[in-house]
Amino acid sequence: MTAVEQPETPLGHGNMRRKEDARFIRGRGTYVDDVTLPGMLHGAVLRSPYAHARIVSIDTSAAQAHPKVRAVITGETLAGLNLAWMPTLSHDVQAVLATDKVRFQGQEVAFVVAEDRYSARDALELIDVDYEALPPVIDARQALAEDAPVIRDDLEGRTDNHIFDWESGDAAATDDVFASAEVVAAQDMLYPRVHPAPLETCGAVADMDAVTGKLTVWTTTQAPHAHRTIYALVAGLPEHKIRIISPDIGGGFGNKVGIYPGYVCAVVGSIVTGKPVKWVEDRSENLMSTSFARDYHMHGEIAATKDGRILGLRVNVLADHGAFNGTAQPTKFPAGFFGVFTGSYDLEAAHCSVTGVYTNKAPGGVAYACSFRITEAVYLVERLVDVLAFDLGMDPAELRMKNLLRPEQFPYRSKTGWEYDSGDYPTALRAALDLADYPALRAEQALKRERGEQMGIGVAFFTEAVGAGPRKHMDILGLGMADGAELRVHPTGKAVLRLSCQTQGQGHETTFAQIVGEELGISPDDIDVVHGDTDQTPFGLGTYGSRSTPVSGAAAAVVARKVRERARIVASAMLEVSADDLEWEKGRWFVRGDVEAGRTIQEIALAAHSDLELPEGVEGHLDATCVYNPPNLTYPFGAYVCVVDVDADTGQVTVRRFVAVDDCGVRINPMIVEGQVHGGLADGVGMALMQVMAFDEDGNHLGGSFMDYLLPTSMECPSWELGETVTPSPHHPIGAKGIGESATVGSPAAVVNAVVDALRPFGVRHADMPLTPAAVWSAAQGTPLRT
Ligand code: PCD
Repeated sequence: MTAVEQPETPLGHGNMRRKEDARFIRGRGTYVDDVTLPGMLHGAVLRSPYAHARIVSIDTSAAQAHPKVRAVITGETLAGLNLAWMPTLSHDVQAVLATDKVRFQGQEVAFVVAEDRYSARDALELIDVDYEALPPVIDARQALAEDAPVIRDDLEGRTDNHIFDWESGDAAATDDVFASAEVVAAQDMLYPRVHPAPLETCGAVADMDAVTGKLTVWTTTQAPHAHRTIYALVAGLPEHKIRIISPDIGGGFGNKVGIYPGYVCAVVGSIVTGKPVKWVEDRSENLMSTSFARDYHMHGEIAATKDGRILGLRVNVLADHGAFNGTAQPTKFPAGFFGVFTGSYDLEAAHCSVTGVYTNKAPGGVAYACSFRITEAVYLVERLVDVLAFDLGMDPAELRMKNLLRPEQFPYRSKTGWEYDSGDYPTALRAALDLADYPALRAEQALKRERGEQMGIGVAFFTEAVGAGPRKHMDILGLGMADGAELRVHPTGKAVLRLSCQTQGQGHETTFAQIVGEELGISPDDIDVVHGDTDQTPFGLGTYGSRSTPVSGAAAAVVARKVRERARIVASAMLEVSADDLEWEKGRWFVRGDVEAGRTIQEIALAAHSDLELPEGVEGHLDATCVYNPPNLTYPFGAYVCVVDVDADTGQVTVRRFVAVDDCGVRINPMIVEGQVHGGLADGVGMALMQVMAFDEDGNHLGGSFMDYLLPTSMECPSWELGETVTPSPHHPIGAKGIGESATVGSPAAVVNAVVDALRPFGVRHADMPLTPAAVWSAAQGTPLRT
């Protein structure tokens, strides 16, 4: 890893208002469901009522006879096209429409194409499926039992529900550390199955043009180029005959990374009918079938000295991957980034093993604001540190301070071989404790405890690894994770930046214009950011795992610097001096020693298009392209303090205060960064206190609406108190690190630590999320709930 040139005062991009909001606040965004094409038909998916059942027969004749139905597609239709199964992002296959069995409730069984949405829905009721119910596997802990039914009997030679075993770290060294440690604290914990639940559900409008043979798909995707390549591989269509357009997206959160059966069905529907076909799922379909996140049963052990020096971590995880292994991850790490589970601490040894199993639940395992399992890892280590503090009778903030990596240890090679690029952890923790006035909070807590009131203070520290990723380490289905960028400068000095990543609400049209604006001295208002259309943008793997800033953001800076260098040559011809004699100040090249003699980027852009004579071999125009292969991930970090009041009689938790100090290196747009943090903190409160995708023992999904699966609102959230430290990434051209997921990663542990701290007088050492009133009340009674 090498340090790159970074501007001396990298800030200055500033709190520019978001350019995209001009259309959003007027209700003028264009989402997939806003796309209407002439002659467009509508699709609807028939879903399985069973979690596990054999399909005996499917009778579609009555549906076919519906006057407004144009086509009914089943697994059999797809099998004829060799499309009944599709690859997942984890080298598994997933049924597009079930042929042999259904393997989770809500699985796709048939697709109806009709003249309108209502008729398509009505016709679903006319399809007669004869199922033979099979016993389901719902609890991951039962999946590997001798007599467990085999869910994936479609896979040749499969005799159990085992998917993979993965480990990282040094098992022997870790065992040694544990064997001689003075103190070992252990805890089982569950990171429950949750759902990203973006406000906009998933959908697609597919249009196969029979004349040109070109397929255009408007779709809710966070990764248009990756989708195009996968469609090309699966359907055997050449890539130039496929155009994926991802218009405005109403939230992604990892829910829109993968390809869902409904998308494929819309495409097949269009091929079969010769008309454009729209499919948009409803809320229940989204919650039941379109991915899940987490679902990790974790056993953690932490070894330490009596005075609180942390020595080692040993972790076993049972990962519930549902019926198909569809986890989105850079494939060289089967359990995602669980490799950074050692967190932010200076340990002697660590080891982690993860076993993945199939269950009769929806597939997914998406990186819901978690950069591929970092959220689980952070929660685990931050809970364990609190459990250790509990056992040692130490203050959890003090215990953390004692063990945090020190600034002089960076770049730091973790015990699992990752290189943390930069960090100053003690400063961030101190800032958070100061902002919260930690000593005063503890004093207040002591007083309240005397009065029998339960107040809790939760501290959490996290390190993330975001910006996947270096080609030598990472790929998705063999596709390397470098991002392209193209920058064109018009004659008048306005510019257009084309990106491979895709915004879902993060404000890329603003921040990426700011990056280029800062590098070239062109106003961000004069820079148009184009994204989300494979015909208009260079190849790249999309937006998730907070990778846009680390990868595409770097690409944008690099491509702007290329333009700046071209401008230098043109300026030298204009000024008739050697390019070496020119110096740059934001927006213009001037002759060294003669500040007056210079040309602005706008003048240079015009000259680049004129008849100016350029040096031999130099082409006109300032346009440039680049492909950025990041040398390393970026490692944002943060320190959070949460204050809760708990009513032990009702189990009600009120999050009274939440202090978040985040370090994402240089902030391009501090206002947007704060917005990202606010959103992530709300997510964290939701997961910690109210969310779980629950199932009954027959595999019935119990969270199919927002009445059951609760989203946190402003009522449950305090007024966030934010702080920041700025430790630039040494390898990123502008020193920025990702921020999009930080708060979701760090906050659940802070909230849970706070609630458990509040329950300390009841002897509570741990309680699993979600800490609903029932769970809190039970924990206080000494009978914690197990999900
Ligand atoms: N930034 C700045 N500065 C810095 C960083 C950053 O300014 N330093 C900014 C940027 O530019 C952008 C944002 O901020 O705008 C973010 O970024 P990032 O971190 O790079 O990230 P991205 O890539 O862009 O994005 C992604 C993320 C994720 S991942 C998620 S989940 C979520 C977040 O993002 N999602 C969302 N956030 C958000 N927001 C919104 N609004 N929406 C959405 O959907 Mo995954 O993996 O997918 O699960």
